[in-house]
Amino acid sequence: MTTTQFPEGFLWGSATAAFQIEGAAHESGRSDSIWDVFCRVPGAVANGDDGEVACDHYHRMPEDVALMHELGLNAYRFSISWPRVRPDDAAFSSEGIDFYSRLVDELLAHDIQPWVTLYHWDLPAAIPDGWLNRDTAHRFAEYAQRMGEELGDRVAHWITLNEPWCSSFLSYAGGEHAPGHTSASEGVRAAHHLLLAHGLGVDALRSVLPAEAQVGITLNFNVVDPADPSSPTDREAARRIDGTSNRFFTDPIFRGAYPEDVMRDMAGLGLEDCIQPGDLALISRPIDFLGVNYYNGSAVTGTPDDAPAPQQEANGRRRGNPNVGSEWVQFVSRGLPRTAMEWEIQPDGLRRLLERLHTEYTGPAGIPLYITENGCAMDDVPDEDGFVDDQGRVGYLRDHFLAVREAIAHGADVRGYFVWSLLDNFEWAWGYAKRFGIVRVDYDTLQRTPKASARFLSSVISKGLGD
Ligand code: IFM
Repeated sequence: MTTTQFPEGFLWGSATAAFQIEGAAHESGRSDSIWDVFCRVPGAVANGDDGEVACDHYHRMPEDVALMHELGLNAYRFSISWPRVRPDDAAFSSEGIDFYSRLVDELLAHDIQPWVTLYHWDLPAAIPDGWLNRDTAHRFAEYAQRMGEELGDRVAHWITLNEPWCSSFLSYAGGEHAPGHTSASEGVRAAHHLLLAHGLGVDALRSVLPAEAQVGITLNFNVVDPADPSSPTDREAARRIDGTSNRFFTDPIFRGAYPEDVMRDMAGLGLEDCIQPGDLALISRPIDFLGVNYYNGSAVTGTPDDAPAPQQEANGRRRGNPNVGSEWVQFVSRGLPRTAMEWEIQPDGLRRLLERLHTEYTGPAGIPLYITENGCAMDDVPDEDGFVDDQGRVGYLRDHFLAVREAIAHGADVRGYFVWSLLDNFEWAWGYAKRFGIVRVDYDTLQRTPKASARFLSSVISKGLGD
């Protein structure tokens, strides 16, 4: 261990996503994404918020990079807005691409490694049928290749997709995210096409990137436990959610096959019909790292005879159930402290997750793990200068850093950590009501003010974590 008590070269960064921070929704020729369209659906997003201005990062990018430099970050994970660089699913836009080229140059000039995510949910609305359309995966590969050609001389780390569970099951079955559909079979279809896009994207990137470039994917994980470990039905419920949330993605990527138990759980939802010869070989193309997004764990209960969880309503809009094939599973509280998202705080879940991934998936493949997102929304209260003394977030981060350190001590090959998020931003269906930033954004003035958690992260980077 070095003075930072993390391995030599451990990367400390922050993460954001285009739709959540950029704004400038109609500049550089950008066309609508499915999220722009979804924001216009009454009740889809809290307070009717949208991404028109967001944090205005598009105009304030140099200021934001300078801020990261002041905080001592060595890496920045951002996403490219597909409809900004290829508006209307038509010709590529040199003006749109130029924004990301300038961002990369600015980062490198400040000694900050750029980590590019190609797809963080803002699909061009012009693509017919979105992820239900198999051809969208091929369009993704074209877009990936072009971005690789444009930025590959300066960007060494590439993430194909962010959290495909969210852009499939939560979006097409759960109805909570764009496009807001509530069909279990659509969720499955979208998920397979996203995985296919990942595989095609890996090939497309490798065809244009230098040999040493690193290509991976970011998955969100649910560390799920039976509410009563002695109950066979609760254990079955946990197996089910682990299957649909985690193994549905890790198994095809690392083992070239969907898990048999999950295929059985999802019987009748059309997964087999989506799979064409060669798909799984593409999906399991070797990758160079796995990005891990972790926020919380959960405890589950229920029996297969239970009625499905009732359809939920949010903002007066009907929602579906993203746990396709296992709608009867209920999530229960363990009485742990919660964040402002009502997510239970469970840092040890991160340690367990990293150790499991290393043992079952990435260790055997000989590739490292990076935490590409971790952080929390808290009910921040600014003082009169806009400063937020967010000790709750500081505690959350410290406990998760300790969990990472422990996983590393137990042998997990974890090489970096990106806090979600650099800035308060557009938290999807929650709009601007939930704040995840280590830097406060005043949405009236767009002024940025680092919170206590930003200072804490800086001090961990420069001086280490302590015990
Ligand atoms: O804000 C999101 C991010 O876009 C994807 N991962 C989870 C974050 C918090 O919900």
